[in-house]
Amino acid sequence: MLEFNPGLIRYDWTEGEIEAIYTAPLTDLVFLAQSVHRAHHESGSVQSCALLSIKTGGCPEDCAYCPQSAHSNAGVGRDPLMELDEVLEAARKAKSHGATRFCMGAAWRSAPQGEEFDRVLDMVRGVGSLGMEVCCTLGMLSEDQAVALAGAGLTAYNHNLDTSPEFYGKIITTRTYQERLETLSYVRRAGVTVCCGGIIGMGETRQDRIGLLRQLAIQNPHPDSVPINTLVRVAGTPLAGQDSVEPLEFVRMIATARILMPASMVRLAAGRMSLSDEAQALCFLAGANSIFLGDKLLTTPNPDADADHSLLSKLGMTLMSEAPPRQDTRSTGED
Ligand code: SAM
Ligand code: DTB
Ligand code: SF4
Repeated sequence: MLEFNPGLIRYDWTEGEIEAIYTAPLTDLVFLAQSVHRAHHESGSVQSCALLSIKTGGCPEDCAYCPQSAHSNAGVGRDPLMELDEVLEAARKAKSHGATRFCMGAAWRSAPQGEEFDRVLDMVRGVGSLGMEVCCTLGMLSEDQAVALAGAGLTAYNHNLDTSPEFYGKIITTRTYQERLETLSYVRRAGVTVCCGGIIGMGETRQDRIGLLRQLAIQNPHPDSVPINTLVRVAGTPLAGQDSVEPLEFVRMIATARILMPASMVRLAAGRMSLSDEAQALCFLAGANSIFLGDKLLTTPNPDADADHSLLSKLGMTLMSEAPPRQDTRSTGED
């Protein structure tokens, strides 16, 4: 039986320890994840985040999972950076549907300089003034851009490590793991919270999943939010033919993330279209406390808001009416 102090936050996890957690009997794993969850979070409610693709398609990167890569034949159209008014309209609508966080995604290798970046800063200010948490994912940033986004009131920057350092090169060749870590360090230094997670189902081994979890859990502070995605297999991308992920593997991934990063928000991100209500319920039991609300992620489908409201009502759970208070994700030391 696994035993840990559920209140403790550590960032010195070893692969051996993580493997022992990940592979524990599911009953023990979920019990421990629930104990850790309850020591740090309210149970019974989840945060809802809305996603909007503000610049779509034609990305020069070769991420093998991504329908927006110019290297794929997924047939995603190319849309230039949206206008400020359209984005604010979408944010107001998301808020009226119960979202407390609004995340704007752009298919860029790195955030541009000049008018487009200034427009993004206006979007950040505008969404912030609606009283929502504001998140962006724009690709790599320079240190100055991270500081400018912080100045505009950005709450969080999403930049995923996606997989283990060892498997990464099989998925993306146009940028390195180290470059991802560098952007994350600029974001953290600028005082913006980090949203960082990954994808399962790309052909990686369990050891790669454990390697990813370790890379996330040795960051100090831990990422404030950790999106766990299951690959959405899009025709025309190199990974379209991957086997589907066993839902219980997703549950293990979420439970382990919850145990390693107790104070972080763990987001049940892409892939919910292929999960039953029961599997999603298990993910909540395993410590997921955030979802994307709305019928589209960036370019692929997501359950619609009505389906999610009815799922939560069946589970007797609610959407958080406000963004949760920020927890301290720094280490509390050793036992
Ligand atoms: N271009 C920026 C970047 O890569 O950081 C931001 C947008 S990118 C689409 C955001 C994240 O979406 C990726 O890091 C990846 O983890 C996730 N993603 C993209 N395509 C996906 C897919 N088919 N299935 C699951 N997650 C996906
Ligand atoms: C994250 O980890 N998942 C979201 C968000 N961060 C930006 C994106 C999922 C994208 C799924 C594929 C698509 O819809 O294009
Ligand atoms: Fe571009 Fe981001 Fe898609 Fe990679 S994941 S191809 S960087 S939009």
